[in-house]
Amino acid sequence: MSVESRYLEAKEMYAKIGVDTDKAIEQLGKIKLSMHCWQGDDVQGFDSKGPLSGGIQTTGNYPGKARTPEELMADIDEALSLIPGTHKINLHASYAIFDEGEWVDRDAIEPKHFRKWVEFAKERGLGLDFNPTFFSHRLSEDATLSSENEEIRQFWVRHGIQCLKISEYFAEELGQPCMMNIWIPDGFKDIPADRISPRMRLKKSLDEILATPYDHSKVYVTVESKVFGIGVESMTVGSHEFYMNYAAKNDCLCLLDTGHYHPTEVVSDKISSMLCFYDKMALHVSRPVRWDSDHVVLFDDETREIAKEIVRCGQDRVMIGMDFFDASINRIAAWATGMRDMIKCLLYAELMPHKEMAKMQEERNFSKLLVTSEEMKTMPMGDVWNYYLMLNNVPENFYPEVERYEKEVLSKRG
Ligand code: RNT
Ligand code: ZN
Repeated sequence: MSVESRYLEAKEMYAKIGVDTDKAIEQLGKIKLSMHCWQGDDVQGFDSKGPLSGGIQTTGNYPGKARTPEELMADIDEALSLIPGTHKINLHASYAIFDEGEWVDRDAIEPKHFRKWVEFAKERGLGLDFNPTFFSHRLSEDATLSSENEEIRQFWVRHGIQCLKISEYFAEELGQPCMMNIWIPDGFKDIPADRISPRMRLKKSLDEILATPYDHSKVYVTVESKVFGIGVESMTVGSHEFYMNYAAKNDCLCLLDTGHYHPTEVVSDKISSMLCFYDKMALHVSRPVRWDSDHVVLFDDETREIAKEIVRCGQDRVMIGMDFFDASINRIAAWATGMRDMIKCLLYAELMPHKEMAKMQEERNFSKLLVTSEEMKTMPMGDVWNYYLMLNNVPENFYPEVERYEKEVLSKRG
């Protein structure tokens, strides 16, 4: 049976439960994921050869990681060819591309250092998002925006300001908004003697960065909290409460990373609460295994629950970024699996009769609601997925292509 006839059968089955599969596909096609460039090179970047720092960690040494802008771009192209839809690329400041012999420190980077990325995005119709890089740097060893050392604090404020300019440049060049996300690693390994001073300094630094005029309709500034990092287990300066309050009072947005909460907390339940108070919010979809381990995103219960919330609360209100970095497997396979699975979760959510199910809830008919939502799990979503892949010219079984690319390209890297 062809992909198309399977789709038509599935369409009929979904129609019986009040779901229009064509509409679901149309809605799915509008969703842009922000593809994190850093899965391609284990968060190394191009501006230094130093180790990854800041309490985050990649583990594994799978051969073939990208070492240059050209290699990273080629790998992104390869991964995108396996992922349906048109998306955005999420860059970190550490991915600045300097000319031969040129180098500037993080507080002096400019739009021109990202011109090649803009060309790359333009040629492919992609958007760009951005992140200042407050880690993997000699001045980030102790603290950044919350530093007690005024010179160091100022250095990072200047970095934030330069990044705002670069974000605005991205938005203008590409004709679509750029999200600029601030995450800092600052915190303490052991019980601190003073929590409020570092937090007040972080607040002041953010104020100083955001005092720079920028077009709020083009650049969405988000702040990303975290509960702990490696080496900063006892206290994180940029905690959830800190940033949620900061964003609410300062006209910026919150970014919730699925790996940044206590292990029994779920981000799926937080989305609706945030959207009662903010027009928009952002996510870093990751998969924490026992800690913020940044495993590849899967088609799992929590990711599906997140997708349902996105679809129900309004998909244009949630900016979806990916944030995983597994260095123990083929990095193209990692990207493609994580992004395809996020899209699959969104398709699953688009294929649910949300109105009818909400009505069951209002009628307090929880038995019917439970039965209905369990029945959804064995509906022929796979046939709709395969049809969507076909429409987007993307292979169903993508592993042979991963193997070909590994053999012909990745394995030749030293
Ligand atoms: C770290 C944060 C942050 C980084 C990236 C590289 O815990 O999740 O988002 O993963 O910015
Ligand atoms: Zn994150």
